[in-house]
Amino acid sequence: ELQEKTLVLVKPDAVQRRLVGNVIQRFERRGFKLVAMKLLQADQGLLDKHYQQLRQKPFYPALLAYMTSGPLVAMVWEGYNVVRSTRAMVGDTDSATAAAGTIRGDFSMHVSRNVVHASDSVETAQREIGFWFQQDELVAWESGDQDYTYG
Ligand code: DAT
Ligand code: MG
Repeated sequence: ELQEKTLVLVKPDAVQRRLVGNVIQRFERRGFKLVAMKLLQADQGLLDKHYQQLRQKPFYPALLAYMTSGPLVAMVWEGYNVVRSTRAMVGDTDSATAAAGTIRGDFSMHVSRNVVHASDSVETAQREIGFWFQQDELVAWESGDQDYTYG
């Protein structure tokens, strides 16, 4: 589906390590369309919603401390199969098994500092985008290269 959207977070470790541009460049170069982006300091309330499935995990307090340790960049990318493609570009959750060439495989050493988040399904993406963005922060625009990036 051409209009499929996903949420990508460039996590605080990546902001500190000046990896924001590299992450953006990968999705741009692939041909996906950036439809929303902001730098923000996330608070616990937002992360409790975003990570509601993980709140009972033993690592959740550490995850919360990490994700609130500094600013992060939240983005919405749009395009054909963007959820699945983005997950493939991000790589395995555990950096030790993330393939070389993926974001985590190239930039991350450990699951607890794994550089990026990407939504894991279309339904999750819709929910997560709603946590991080107001409806009017999403910009609908026509990309001029459409005929060259899609058959
Ligand atoms: P993903 O980010 O690949 O979707 P997830 O949704 O299972 O992975 O977990 C969300 C984040 O929680 C993950 O990016 C890093 C952290 N996390 C997951 N498992 C962990 C573990 N065993 N130890 C520490 N952090 C973990
Ligand atoms: Mg996940």
